[in-house]
Amino acid sequence: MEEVLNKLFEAVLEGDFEGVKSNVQTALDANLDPTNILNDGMIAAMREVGNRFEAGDYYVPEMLIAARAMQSGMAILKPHLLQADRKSSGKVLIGTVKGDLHDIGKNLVALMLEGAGFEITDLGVDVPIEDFVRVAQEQKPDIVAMSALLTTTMPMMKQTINAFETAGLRDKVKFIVGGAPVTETYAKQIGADGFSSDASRAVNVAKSLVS
Ligand code: B12
Repeated sequence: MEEVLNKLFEAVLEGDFEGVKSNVQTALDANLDPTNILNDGMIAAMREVGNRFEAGDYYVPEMLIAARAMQSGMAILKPHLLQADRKSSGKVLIGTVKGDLHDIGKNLVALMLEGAGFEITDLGVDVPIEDFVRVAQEQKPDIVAMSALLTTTMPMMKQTINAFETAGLRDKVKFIVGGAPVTETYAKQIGADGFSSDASRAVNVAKSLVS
């Protein structure tokens, strides 16, 4: 059982698309829990990719290829991660903040929230502050979820919250934030209502904020 996850981990690290797809399928066929396949096989590998990048062993192209390989596996895993909870839990507007192109974590959070019955509007990556404000005015979401993976883009979260204040919308939505460098303390500091370090816990946080 462990073996297939190790192979999946290696395939993501190497950016081996076919290896990623076949090992995800093998793991599913062996009835492994989709959440374990995601966490222990793929997210763990992305963490290792980050470590290698930091150590100077990997460069941007390797990071990008690993990310694409992971996404090819996600396409197979996605239907298995979606739960059967179909009643609407509320509306969520989600995006990666301005200047930031990382979307794997944001997509996972969106996927898990959708699985838990939230209606999702995904603004994508590099989302200007004005777009968060404008779409929130139009769609009246219960929650605005922001992702940032770079220490240089984290301040955009605070600026976005400030813009909601200026637009008179701050008390109409709850903000949840996340991304590898974001912490609970940081989330509190910038006035967010919720934080989670992973996608499954993001669901609990979102549910508690709308209940
Ligand atoms: C893949 C990757 C890339 C890919 C992204 C592809 C894509 N489509 O996303 C590419 C190659 C484009 C890239 C580019 C860059 N990257 Co990069 N990247 C990564 C890497 C290796 C993995 C990120 C990832 O997908 N992780 C897997 C997902 C599942 O995890 P996650 O994003 O953290 O999300 C989880 C939680 O954080 C949380 N979460 C995430 N969002 C949200 C939102 C909410 C609301 C909630 C509640 C929770 C939540 O739940 C998620 C699921 O469990 C990280 C390393 C790392 N340790 O994070 C570096 C990393 C983030 N990158 C880094 C850097 C430096 C860059 C570049 C500046 C490199 C360069 N010189 O060009 C550029 C910046 C481009 C830009 N403007 O955004 C640094 C950031 C350092 C820093 N302190 O700021 C890191 C940490 C690598 C490192 N160790 O140095 N990168």
